[in-house]
Amino acid sequence: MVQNSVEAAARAMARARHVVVFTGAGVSRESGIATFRDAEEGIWRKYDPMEMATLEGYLRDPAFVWAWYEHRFGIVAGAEPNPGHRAIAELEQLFDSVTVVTQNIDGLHQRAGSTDVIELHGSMHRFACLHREHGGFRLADFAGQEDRPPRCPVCGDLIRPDVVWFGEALPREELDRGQRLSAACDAMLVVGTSGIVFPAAALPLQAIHSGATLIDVNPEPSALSSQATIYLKGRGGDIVPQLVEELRTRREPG
Ligand code: BV8
Repeated sequence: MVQNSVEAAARAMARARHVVVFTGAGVSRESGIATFRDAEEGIWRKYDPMEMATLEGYLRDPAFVWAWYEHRFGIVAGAEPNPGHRAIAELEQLFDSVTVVTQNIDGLHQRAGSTDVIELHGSMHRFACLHREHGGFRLADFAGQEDRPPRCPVCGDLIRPDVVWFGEALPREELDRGQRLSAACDAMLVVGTSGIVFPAAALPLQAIHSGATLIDVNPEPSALSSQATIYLKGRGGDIVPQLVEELRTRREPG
């Protein structure tokens, strides 16, 4: 595994024009949002993903799963983007194009100022009815309803968060664009993912396969780190701002 320095990573990215930033739950850890598979405090240590993040699990006990998502809404509503999110947004000043492809549903990249974000697993800020006939609802749209989960104002069906649950297909347009950009990018910066949830985890492999420079940032080596051009051991909020500073010294503002 090629553990290296931020300088080496900046040197490897310096000539890139089109950059993809691929992120997972780890990039939001320093904003107080738990990751899924962390040894101690990972969400899936406390909850069964097949109960909390599948359509079958939701239908078995909608009120229980909805309450869990309301709990997560509260945590995300109280969270702020961290220096990692902000540094990723600053990359847009240094390259011809920067697209964030995220597995996160928290919306913190957009709040940090990233202008081109692909949400592969949806967003907890959007809601739809069970089979997504009607969507694009906001939580405020259900303020007048007692029921929890609320009901679709159009068809009366159960409402669900507009996120991708296990066993469900990813949104077609987002996945296609994510795959296209991963195959075409000159460099991919990966921050905070274990790299084991598919088909999302195939995008970094696509970038490597297409000859892109891949920089992986993670305090613990992941399934991807051994295949990275450069693995940077550390937290996103520490490493990515340093990387942006290094890149600034090497590139004229885009
Ligand atoms: C599908 C939304 C079929 C909900 C999520 C092939 C092989 C094996 C399995 C499969 C396969 N194909 C499909 C599967 C099944 C499954 C899958 O991949 N299972 C895995 C677990 C083996 N995939 C699916 O079910 C997908 N759907 O395949 O459908 C289909 C196809 C067509 C038509 C119909 C059906 C759907 C998957 C999406 C599920 N939804 N979330 C919600 O959040 O409530 S997945 C969930 O895991 C999150 O979205 C998350 O993003 C994703 C990945 O996790 P990570 O983000 O990587 O988080 P993790 O905790 O694992 O890692 C955090 C990392 O951060 C760690 O490495 C840690 O060291 C690091 N870190 C910690 N602190 C920091 C840090 N890094 C930087 N800085 C720090 N400070």
